[in-house]
Amino acid sequence: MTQDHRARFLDLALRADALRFGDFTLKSGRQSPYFFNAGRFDSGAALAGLAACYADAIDAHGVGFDLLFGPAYKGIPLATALACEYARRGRDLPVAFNRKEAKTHGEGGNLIGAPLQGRRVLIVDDVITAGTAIREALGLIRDAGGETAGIVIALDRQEAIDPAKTRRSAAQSVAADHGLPVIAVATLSDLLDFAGGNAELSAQRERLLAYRQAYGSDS
Ligand code: OMP
Repeated sequence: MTQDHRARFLDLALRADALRFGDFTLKSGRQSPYFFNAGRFDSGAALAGLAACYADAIDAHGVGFDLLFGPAYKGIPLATALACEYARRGRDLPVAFNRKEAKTHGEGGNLIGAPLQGRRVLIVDDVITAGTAIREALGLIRDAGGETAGIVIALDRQEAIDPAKTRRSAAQSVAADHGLPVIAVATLSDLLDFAGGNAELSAQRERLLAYRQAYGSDS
């Protein structure tokens, strides 16, 4: 793998301690040998580096959109940092996000930022495992009159929701069910490639492969 956005991102994630190896319980209840915590991109420089990886992945894909939406909570700094990165590249994009509890006073509602009405919205989030968080965001955007144009995430864990039934990944299901591109800066496959070429990570590779064998999707 060349030093493209995938390798750059995995390298940044390791250095920020956002990508860790051990024993982790996921939202789905699965026991995972690795975990990606986007909250560890916790400085201006770390977020700027991450946002550049997102922008490169989006531009390589070529999806058309005109607003960035960050689902609460982890998506909020990601969409904001990405909007700043695009401004730095000469494209000023509107940005919006939601709050988890609807506010009944002041400006009211649960959306903050640019109006979604009539806009082609790109959802910016951290990770897809089962796709629950993304499906919630799709509903919010539809209710606000926006049209989702695609989804960009840092890491696609490439997990099958029910491996006994189908080896289709959650990202593939979201893409197929909603006819939307799901763009990942990196995937579990990229992490396995990266681990193969990295002396410190080669010991983790066997556990990652066993996990993929148990829960992984077929692509
Ligand atoms: P789904 O809603 O199942 O797609 O999972 C996405 C959420 O899982 C994220 O928003 C996190 O709360 C959490 N998560 C991570 O942040 N990193 C991981 O590596 C794995 C998970 C997870 O629990 O599956």
